[in-house]
Amino acid sequence: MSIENTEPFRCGAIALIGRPNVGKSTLINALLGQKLSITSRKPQTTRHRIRGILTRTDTQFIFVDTPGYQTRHRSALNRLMNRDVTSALGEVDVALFVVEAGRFDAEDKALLKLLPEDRPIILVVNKTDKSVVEDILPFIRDTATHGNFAEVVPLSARRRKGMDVLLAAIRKHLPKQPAIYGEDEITDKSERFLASELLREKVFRSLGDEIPYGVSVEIDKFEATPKLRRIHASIVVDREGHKAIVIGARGEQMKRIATAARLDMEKLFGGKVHLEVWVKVRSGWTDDEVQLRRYGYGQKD
Ligand SMILES: Nc1nc2c(ncn2[C@@H]2O[C@H](COP(=O)(O)OP(=O)(O)OP(=O)(O)O)[C@@H](O)[C@H]2O)c(=O)[nH]1
Ligand SMILES: [Mg+2]
Repeated sequence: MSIENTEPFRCGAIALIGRPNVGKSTLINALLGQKLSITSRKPQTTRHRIRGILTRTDTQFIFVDTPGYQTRHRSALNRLMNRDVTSALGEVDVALFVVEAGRFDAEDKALLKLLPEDRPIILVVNKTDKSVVEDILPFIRDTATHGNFAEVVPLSARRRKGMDVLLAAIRKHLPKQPAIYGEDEITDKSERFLASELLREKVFRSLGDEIPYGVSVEIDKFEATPKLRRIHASIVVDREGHKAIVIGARGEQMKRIATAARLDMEKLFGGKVHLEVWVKVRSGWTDDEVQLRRYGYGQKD
């Protein structure tokens, strides 16, 4: 007698929600086993909602990475990013509420209040590698009392520890339905978008603490042939003085940024990339809704 696999297929969307810098994008990449969403040690790295799709034999997980929710600084950019988070919540089956081990404060509490009560919420305690077990256990016990969590999962996204436990915990709460995306699809975003993000990541990682928040990236040209992707991009800064800093002495910094971005693009796209990068100044764009929409902020998708 043969034993058949009677497990029904499940598929659903899972939002990653949390304060800036708790490790949401690192977690989505660890779950996917691929770098899709950009990360940096600076808060507010993610600015656009992005889906990452993981298809297994019995489940399709559609993860939705969101910008870190801002409860303090109120620029137009932050307002639009927050709107992105709340609208993501409207369309998911499960929410992962991500916190950092050892830190649960007023900002986390405020955000927890925004989460829907009619859908399962999984408390994810990330960065467990930074603390000792004796500290983590009471922290988890305490934090878990603040909400009605369907599951609680401690893990380390950076070390990729706890991923299978989290996937199993999520699966239980996904609806029984066939896959929405094709098996080979990994995201809803275009290569053009991914290219601009990878370049922005290098700018975020290379520059001091102030400048990145006034930086955006535009793709001026994206031509793809089977052999080569030819990409022209502009790094847009909001002050004249920042232009020289991005370029660096004798253009060395720019060269480093562009090379690192190109290598990541080649890895993600699986082919050769020719990348040219310019720097432009456009002041005040982070507080100008018209400019922000031009860069794709606050749009449905
Ligand atoms: N030690 C440790 N660091 C981590 C872990 N996960 C993420 N980080 C670090 O935390 C920082 C922020 O990570 P991101 O993934 O960009 O955080 P985020 O929540 O997406 O941030 P925003 O997009 O700004 O909201 C980076 O420096 C990561 O390397 C972890 O498990 N352990
Ligand atoms: Mg992020």
